[in-house]
Amino acid sequence: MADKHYVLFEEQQKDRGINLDEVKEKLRTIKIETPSWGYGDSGTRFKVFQQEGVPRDPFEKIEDAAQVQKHTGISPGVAIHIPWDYVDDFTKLKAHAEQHGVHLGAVNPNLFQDDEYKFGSVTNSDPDIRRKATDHLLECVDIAKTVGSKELSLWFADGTNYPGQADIRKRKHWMYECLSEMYNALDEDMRMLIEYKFFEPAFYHTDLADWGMSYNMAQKLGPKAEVLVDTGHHPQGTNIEHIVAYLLDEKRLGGFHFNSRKYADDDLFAGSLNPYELFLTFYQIVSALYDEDAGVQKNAKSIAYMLDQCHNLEAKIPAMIRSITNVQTLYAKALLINLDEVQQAQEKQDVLAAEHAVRKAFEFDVTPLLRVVREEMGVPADPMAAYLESEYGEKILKRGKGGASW
Ligand code: PSV
Ligand code: MN
Ligand code: MN
Repeated sequence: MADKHYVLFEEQQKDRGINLDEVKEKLRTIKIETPSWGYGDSGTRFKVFQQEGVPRDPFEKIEDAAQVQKHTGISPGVAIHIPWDYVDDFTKLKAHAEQHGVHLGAVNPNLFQDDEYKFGSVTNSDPDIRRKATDHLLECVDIAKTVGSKELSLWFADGTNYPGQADIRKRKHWMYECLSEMYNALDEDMRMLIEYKFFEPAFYHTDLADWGMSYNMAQKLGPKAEVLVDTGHHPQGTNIEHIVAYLLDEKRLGGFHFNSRKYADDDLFAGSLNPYELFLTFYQIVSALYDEDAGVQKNAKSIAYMLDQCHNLEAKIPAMIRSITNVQTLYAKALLINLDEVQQAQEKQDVLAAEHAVRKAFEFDVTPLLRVVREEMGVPADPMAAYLESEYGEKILKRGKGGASW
């Protein structure tokens, strides 16, 4: 017998002209990758708290990620970070993932940990260091080919702390040179997602500081390069939804790193702060999914959704489940926006009606809808409760403390 809350919900939405079959189909097909590094120990520059049961190697990180997929059904990809997840044989890691019902997702090169990168990686004035950085990028392209991943997520810590420390224009050219070498190594169906961040670790200038710089770089490189929006990488007050709409219209929105922030790049779990912002981000995506321009629609359909968060205090697997279900909830709410109603209000230039048409979708409780969608997908109606009831959390305690750190 259908759940009485769902029956009511269904009636309510049908009356509003919402096609729930389409909504459900979209909720079943969205996929959100989890980051391998989010399963490891992390902290701030003041302290890394060690938790018991943290994975000790990339294989165990995959096993933990498989739990998130098992309970949510929409997170089958695991993004990896190289060399944090370096293994001798990547075919083994790939097979291990597949045995556990997941696959390896975006490959993230790491150009911020070696001493040589103190003054920059792909922007370093020393050509030998730029060579080393480019070789690492090429190595990551090879790893992606080996594990069958189609995406490389690129974030560069490159920047300076003081005016005059380096030549900003020269650095821009050096970065382009290195990235074009990488671009040329990509297969036709691969893409590089270029992430930006306005500061940190550099405090004066960062070579890719905002979406415009990433977009410009992507445009120069070619169609296989797109922009990656990390929701924690903007100055306070930035209108992320506007950036998303703009990039969709330019057909260059590559993907997201979802996380929440209050002050800077806080990497808190997604949807924990300002969920309305995430809802409005999805509003732009949903509206692009129905755009008359086939290119915009195609871009909206090809977005790579990923989490990028660290759990310093909270348990890692439940935090990941919470993020996934939060993102799913906000997407579900955005799918309830009646786009025709918004458009009619826009045509009449009725500001109040237009804002209301968007906001009222946010105010619906989508719990009955999500429970039904999950049941239809064969996953628990309440993923968090099901995970906490499982014995997995207990079982991993035998790993002890001192697992991998991010
Ligand atoms: C940088 O702050 C970042 O958002 C990049 O995506 C890195 O790969 C990740 O965090 C590492 O923690
Ligand atoms: Mn990120
Ligand atoms: Mn970040």
